[in-house]
Amino acid sequence: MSPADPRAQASVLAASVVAGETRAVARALRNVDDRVPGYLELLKALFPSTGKAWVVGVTGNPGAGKSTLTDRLVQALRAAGKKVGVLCVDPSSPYTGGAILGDRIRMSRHTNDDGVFIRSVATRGHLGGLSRSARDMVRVLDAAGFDVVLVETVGVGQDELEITRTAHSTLVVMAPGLGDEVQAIKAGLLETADVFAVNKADRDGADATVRDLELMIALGSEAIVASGKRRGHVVHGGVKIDALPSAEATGDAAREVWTPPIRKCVATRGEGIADLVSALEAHHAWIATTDAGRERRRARLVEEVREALRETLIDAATSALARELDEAAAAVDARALDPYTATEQLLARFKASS
Ligand SMILES: Nc1nc2c(ncn2[C@@H]2O[C@H](COP(=O)(O)OP(=O)(O)OP(=O)(O)O)[C@@H](O)[C@H]2O)c(=O)[nH]1
Ligand SMILES: [Mg+2]
Repeated sequence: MSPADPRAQASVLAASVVAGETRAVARALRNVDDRVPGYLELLKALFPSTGKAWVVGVTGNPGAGKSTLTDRLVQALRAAGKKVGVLCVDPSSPYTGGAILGDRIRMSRHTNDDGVFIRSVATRGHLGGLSRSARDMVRVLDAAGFDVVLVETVGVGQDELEITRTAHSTLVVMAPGLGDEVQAIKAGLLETADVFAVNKADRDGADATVRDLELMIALGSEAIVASGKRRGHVVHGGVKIDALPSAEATGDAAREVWTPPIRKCVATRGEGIADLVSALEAHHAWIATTDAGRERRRARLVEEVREALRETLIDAATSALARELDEAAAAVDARALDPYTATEQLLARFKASS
């Protein structure tokens, strides 16, 4: 085995990551985020050591207090003896900008703690790159033995929803008086949330925000009942699960329904944090012990494989057919060929070439 053999190098690095060596973890995270050659070998070598960490997404509108709250969550989880990894994702700033720097400073009290690892995820130019990077970096921290990985994203756009899909439990942070409630409906956050935190409860309007959320959650469940289905489907965290027990089902079936709890807190003062952690842990238990929770984990892995396959196929096809693609585009532009036939022809060529 030559020292330049990427597989051999990857397995050496993987072993150090699994042993929890801080410098190896840092290097592995960088390699995965930058996708340096050999990073896939590394992820392959790490995969058997993953699957133990609890991944918690923290999302919500800018300024809601996500970083302050994440810092408090780290503190509480550390006090409970857990090793905690934190990934800060900011798709809105193309370079590691002010927001993430601010986040790092807000969490700087943990810099001397070996049981805490805080990193930012760089923005990738291509579609789905950010969520893939985040998911792969979560795997590195998982393999390194972090019990909990918190993934903080900024904003409530499509990228952020995509990233929360890689989490087991998603915490949506709201603040009173920002019109957050309305935003939540628009961005589909209601479906994404497993737990709501109404932060800045030291300000006016927190109770009103809680009531608005309760109402919206209740309306959401009623809408399912009103649809007349005995076994309704709700898109939860982007994955369809059986939301309502069938009329015949009894007992445990009720546990298959997860209604997001709402917790008020004041992150700056550390108030309400224990309650919030309990609510998140209850969701963790739900995911681990119910059929609906297990199905959700499974569906996400299936989705990941599909996504990776799609990406790989598109990369392979566009690089194998670069010239043909240009020619077909020109022919379609000249109305000499229709786009449907062009696609069929390109696919036939790709199949023949591979
Ligand atoms: N009054 C009050 N202010 C808070 C509370 N939590 C956070 N803040 C303040 O709100 C501001 C934003 O907090 P951050 O934690 O940076 O919010 P964020 O959601 O991470 O912000 P972005 O990452 O920029 O989206 C800061 O000035 C915090 O000090 C709270 O419970 N009460
Ligand atoms: Mg932040």
